[in-house]
Amino acid sequence: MINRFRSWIGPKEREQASGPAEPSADNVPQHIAIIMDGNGRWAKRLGMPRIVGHQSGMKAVKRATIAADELGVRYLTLYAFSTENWSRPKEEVDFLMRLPQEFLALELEELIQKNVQVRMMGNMENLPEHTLKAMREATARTKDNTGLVLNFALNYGARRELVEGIREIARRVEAGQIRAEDIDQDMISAHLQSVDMPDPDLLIRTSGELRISNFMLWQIAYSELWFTDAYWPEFGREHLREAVAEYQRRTRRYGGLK
Ligand code: V0D
Repeated sequence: MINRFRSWIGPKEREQASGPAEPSADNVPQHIAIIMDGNGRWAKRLGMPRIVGHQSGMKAVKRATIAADELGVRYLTLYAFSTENWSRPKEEVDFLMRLPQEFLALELEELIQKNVQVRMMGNMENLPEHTLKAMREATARTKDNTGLVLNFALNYGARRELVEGIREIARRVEAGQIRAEDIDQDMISAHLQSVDMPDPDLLIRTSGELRISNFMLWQIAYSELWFTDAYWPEFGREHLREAVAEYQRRTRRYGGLK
């Protein structure tokens, strides 16, 4: 039978014809958010303890940051620790809580040279003092940088963020400062921790899981979603470039309308 669809060209075929897709310099997503999944599984697959995966995951953070900066991305939000991660074994949580310090020691100098600004999002209440100290230092030492914003979501959960924001709005209603009718989408966005960032244009999740897992629920309403089977410690420049190229293929058809 004649294949009536033989002229159909999708991303796979296009790539075979012209090599790996290269992102174009225009229509670069302003804000990329990443769920960095699969660190423990990557390590286990190699017969190593899960913490080795977290350590390697930190290297992938640096690769992704440099690749994003090179593309001209303005904001990179990385989901480093969810409110659900507290249920992991204590040794693993303790190890994770040392990573901000280690990141500071190993990677911060280079990021400062690249004009990267480090920010945090999440609940800072139950974090150990040494973790908070490292995070405050990373934030303080980069606060005047004007390049890529590297935003760590740490002890973050989107529903909790929404609850906090909505409570704040309700207090303003109670105080008679606003009426219920004044509440709109912009007001809710302004009461979330991402207040001074645009919504993510592109959300990436690694390690083959196809879920959002309580990450930036409000902000990703219109984001393009991109999933890869690669474990987070395997993630590098080429994955980010492929995700951005795919983002550009998907959004190009809106040409000017978006
Ligand atoms: C482990 C993969 C960098 C995901 C990446 C405490 C899980 C490596 C940071 C970091 C983590 C956070 C704040 C900061 C500087 C660096 C980080 C955690 C986990 C959770 F100011 N990587 N990273 N924080 N992993």
